[in-house]
Amino acid sequence: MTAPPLVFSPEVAAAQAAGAPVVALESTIVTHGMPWPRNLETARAVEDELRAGGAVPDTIAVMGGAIRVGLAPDELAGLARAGQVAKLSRADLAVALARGQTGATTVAATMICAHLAGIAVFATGGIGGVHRGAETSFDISADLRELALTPVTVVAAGAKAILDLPKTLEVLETLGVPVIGYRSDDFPAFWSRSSGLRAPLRMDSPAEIAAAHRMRARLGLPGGQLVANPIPEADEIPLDEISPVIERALADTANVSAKAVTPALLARILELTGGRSLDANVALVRNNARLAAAIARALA
Ligand code: PSU
Ligand code: MN
Repeated sequence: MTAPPLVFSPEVAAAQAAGAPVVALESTIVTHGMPWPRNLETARAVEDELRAGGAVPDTIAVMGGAIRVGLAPDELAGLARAGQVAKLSRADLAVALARGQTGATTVAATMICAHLAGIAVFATGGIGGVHRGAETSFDISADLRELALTPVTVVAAGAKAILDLPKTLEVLETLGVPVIGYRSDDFPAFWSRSSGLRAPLRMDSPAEIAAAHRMRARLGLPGGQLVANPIPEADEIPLDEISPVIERALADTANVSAKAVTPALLARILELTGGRSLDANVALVRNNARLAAAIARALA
């Protein structure tokens, strides 16, 4: 078998050679999760947050037939501006690579690429999950199954409240994915600190999270961990404020299906909140980067 087509940036290669902490970042949040130019500003701010936290940022994307492990500043800017970039999940990854297409990686695809590259920690905003109405649409993100398969610890602000959060937690439990509330008894709902649901597990330090990650490997358990890190209090949109907005956005995007659902909902919520949802989104991703850097340091 030939090796996977990985191309490391000089910064990530040097960090790995030195055994220094590296944290993976996804690119779909840049191409599909936020509008230009805030997407690029945020991607840069998140990379800076990781560096300030003592970890090297590794934004992952697919370009020219290779998995790019760390992007140069102009490559990141190119992706952020591009507009029509493919959104790649597990099902799409090999096809895009074989065809030499450019694509942005979702949580699922970023986990696969990070693991191939030897990176154990990944920071993002929110994971995909079970969509509302899944009992008829069967729309369940491949992110959930990936967490059961691929040994990467993912730091997210829970799952977006546009999803069916009780069903999302049930599926994660069925799949055997540890869902860890960070310094919180509640499962966060992205823009809001609490979803009103309990987090199945709770941990209060990066060292504990790192120890649990290592123990899974010792046990030979496949799959990763979901660290659910609530948005900082000053930045949150409380659930009672965002809930009616979500209902409205769901109604307005009822004709959208499959991969387009999450981007369409996010864009509509951005309009309906006059940009406040985006400010909260930026704040929570930066907060997740800070925690991911600390976990990566504890693992290094
Ligand atoms: N959260 C965001 N913005 C995003 C996503 C999540 O705030 O763009 C993306 C992530 O890449 C996640 C994906 O993996 O949406 C889930 O999409 P789907 O439900 O189609 O699997
Ligand atoms: Mn889906």
